[in-house]
Amino acid sequence: MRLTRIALYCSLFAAILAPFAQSADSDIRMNTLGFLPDQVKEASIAVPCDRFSIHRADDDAMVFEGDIQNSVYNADTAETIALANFSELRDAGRYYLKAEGVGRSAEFAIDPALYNQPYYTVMRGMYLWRCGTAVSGEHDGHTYAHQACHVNDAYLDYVDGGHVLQDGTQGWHDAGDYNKYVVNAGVTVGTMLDAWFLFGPRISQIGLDLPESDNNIPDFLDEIRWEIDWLLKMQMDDGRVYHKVSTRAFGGFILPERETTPRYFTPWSSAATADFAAMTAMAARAFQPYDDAYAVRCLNAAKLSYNYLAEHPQNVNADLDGFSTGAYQTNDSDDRLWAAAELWRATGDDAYLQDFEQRARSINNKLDVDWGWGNVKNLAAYSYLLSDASGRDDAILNDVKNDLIRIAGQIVKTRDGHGYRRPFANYYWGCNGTVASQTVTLQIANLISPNDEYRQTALDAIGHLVGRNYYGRSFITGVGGNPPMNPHDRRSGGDTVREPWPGYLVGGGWPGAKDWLDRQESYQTNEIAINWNAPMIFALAGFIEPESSSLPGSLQKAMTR
Ligand code: 9MR
Ligand code: ZN
Repeated sequence: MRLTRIALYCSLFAAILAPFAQSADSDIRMNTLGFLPDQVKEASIAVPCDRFSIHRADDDAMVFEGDIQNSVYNADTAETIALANFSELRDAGRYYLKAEGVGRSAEFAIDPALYNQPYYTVMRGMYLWRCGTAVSGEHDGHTYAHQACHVNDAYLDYVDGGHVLQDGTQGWHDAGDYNKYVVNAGVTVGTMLDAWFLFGPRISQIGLDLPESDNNIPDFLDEIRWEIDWLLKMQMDDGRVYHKVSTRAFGGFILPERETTPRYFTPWSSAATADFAAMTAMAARAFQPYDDAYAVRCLNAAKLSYNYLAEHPQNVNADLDGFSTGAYQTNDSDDRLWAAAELWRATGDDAYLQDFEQRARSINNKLDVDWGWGNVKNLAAYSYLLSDASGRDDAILNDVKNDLIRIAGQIVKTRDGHGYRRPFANYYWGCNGTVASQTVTLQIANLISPNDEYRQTALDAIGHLVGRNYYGRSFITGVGGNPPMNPHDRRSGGDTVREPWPGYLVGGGWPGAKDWLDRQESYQTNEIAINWNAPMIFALAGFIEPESSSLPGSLQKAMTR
């Protein structure tokens, strides 16, 4: 992504011409992709305004005119936001918004298939994250590629094996760095497989153009298998699971095949072991219809790790002495809860159910608004709730349901109070991922107790992440209007393509809403990570339009395959 001299001249030229072009006004902030025909359609305008109109992009014809009905004070950016509502407009097409005395927005679409292409791009982001193989992908006229990387994963020095290599290849790079961490794989694979179990029929409509696309397994599962195959190599003979494969220190901004510093297995942790059991149990359930032998292998691996933990109930953190890369240390109680739930789902065995329920009884809130790699309690609760098996304890089941509805209500309320309709109140490292993960709770709540507000709020979460925010910019590389250009991503920094690798949600504002920096060095606000992409995938997968005729070429082909 070197800024070449020509690029520099081009951008200077563009800056000089800008005042003469029909440029979008930065005070008008909205979902830069647009809207589904049947959803609430709102834009946030960050300056006083009374009237607005919507125009067709091709001939400027006015198709909607309205007054600003509602203004809210948005505390986290200290702005008064005028809300322009044009929900009545439902006709598919391309439009722009004109706010009287303010200016006009960029073009946006009303399209039932609005999220098909973004879903494809964000899922392809997972493929492009593959380690241990060469990858290549086209996006917007650029080719993003690297050679087979980290083919020597990894040494056993830190796990009493001496300076000896053992196969720990495959998996996804974690983030902007190239290391591989089991705990972060946990919430990532868990969220993605939940998307599969909930939206499988929609997801299957969109091919991912993977090396495995011609096999008999859905592409979505092929992609997850790349990670599971690595995970299976992280398990020791007795069931314990190594915490990570990593260099000792973070490497430079070079393509991954050029990173030849030795990488090591690190000692195990009980959280990684429990997450491993949960993931492989879920994988067994997902792969069973397509590859029975693989499903059996996954389930046996899950049981081995579960049994080890059952005999060793104490929490064990990984000994990461000698490593300054990601830690992902977390107490294992929620991870064990999740493992129990998933082993029960996969087997129907009462012993796992008893384990889950005994643990669940001692937890006050069965779900949280804020969950992620350090707290996977929600994944356990969703799984318990969505089972159709008998035998669950009525009292626990009711508690979980009530907590789900309570939490979903809280998420909707947070959204209602926010000028950019952000359904999550906090800002921290990676909070954009948590905004996206609100859609998991909302979608499941909508299944259990249908309420259109849940669905609308899930759409608002997406809307916020693709432009309805303080910056008026999409937070996903290569997707939507004015997306991040300088993510903290070693491939984007290490190749010669000016645009960053596409399909990645960046971390977001930290410590506050106005503290996002589109700068490569800002790992606290502009890094990318598998555990943030996964809920973004979930969010978009929920709105894939299966019956669409407006799919882009390769997607259309995939559907007829
Ligand atoms: O996402 C992680 C965040 O919750 C932590 O606060 C932060 C500091 O420990 O680490 C983040 O995870 C990073 C990981 O440690 C290494 N790979 C990049 C991850 C995203 O920044
Ligand atoms: Zn690699």
